[in-house]
Amino acid sequence: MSHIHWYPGHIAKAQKQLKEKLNLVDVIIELLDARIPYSSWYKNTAELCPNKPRLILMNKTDVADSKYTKLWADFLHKKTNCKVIPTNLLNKNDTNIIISEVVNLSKEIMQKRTEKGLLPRPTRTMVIGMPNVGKSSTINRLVKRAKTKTGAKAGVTRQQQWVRINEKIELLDTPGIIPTIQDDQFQALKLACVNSIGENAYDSEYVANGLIEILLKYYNKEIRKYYGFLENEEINLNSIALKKNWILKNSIPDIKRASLILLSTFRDGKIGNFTLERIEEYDNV
Ligand SMILES: Nc1nc2c(ncn2[C@@H]2O[C@H](COP(=O)(O)OP(=O)(O)OP(=O)(O)O)[C@@H](O)[C@H]2O)c(=O)[nH]1
Ligand SMILES: [Mg+2]
Repeated sequence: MSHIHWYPGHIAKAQKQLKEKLNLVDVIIELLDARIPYSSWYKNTAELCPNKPRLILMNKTDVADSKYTKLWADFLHKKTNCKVIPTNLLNKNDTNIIISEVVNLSKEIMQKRTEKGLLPRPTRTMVIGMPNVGKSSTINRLVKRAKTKTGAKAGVTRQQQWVRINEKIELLDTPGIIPTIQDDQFQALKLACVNSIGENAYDSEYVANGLIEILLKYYNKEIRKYYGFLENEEINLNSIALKKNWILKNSIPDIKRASLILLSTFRDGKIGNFTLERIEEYDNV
């Protein structure tokens, strides 16, 4: 039985919409979650828009393990041949880097336009990524720099709104949602851990159990310290509930509560800054 559910109809529609949007732009800003670089990486982007320059942002570095962020950035660069920058969008300064990289990446396209005798125009860009990776935050940060909001553009598309970020860049003001297409349950579990899958699609107890397993593998010391477990004590939802004194009326440990709180404390980076994936697991892709 599959524990995390997919909706094939939605996926087909999302993929079509994404492709239509990708066709409108010169440079793509692609967001990943630095805590699960592999599972939040959409392997089909290059296929959907061959030869389009992409800037990959590994976002939420403030809640990821910095040692692995660096290693994953190098890995992703090697695999995609794209510029990869780790970002923390809660930090305003990272916006300038994004703007200058987009300009850099569009230079060749703009030069080709000039050679063809086409009129110069700003580089068109858009943000894509899986749910909750920080697409709206990126757009908001970039738009804050914008002086004017341009209207819908005839000839490009009637529905899409473009925002002029500066004299060189225009941004599509709605993101491209990457359909979470994988039917790989382990990948789905990690997406659920970082809140990239709607709550209705999974059982929180199942996901929390999976998260515990990963944390015990990579951050054993840290999780023990956080909850106050000794080295020989078993860590599971039951023991966490008992430790925290989350007990139901009939003296049964409140597993549901332990699951939900574990997930939210992990997502907020309160237990520690953790990366759930290691390159060795995926080196052969
Ligand atoms: N810790 C941390 N949180 C971030 C960062 N960037 C965004 N967030 C938070 O992550 C949550 C989701 O960010 P959004 O920008 O709404 O993400 P989104 O991709 O637009 O999400 P959907 O529209 O639901 O697909 C928000 O609570 C943001 O404040 C970051 O770099 N670090
Ligand atoms: Mg959004």
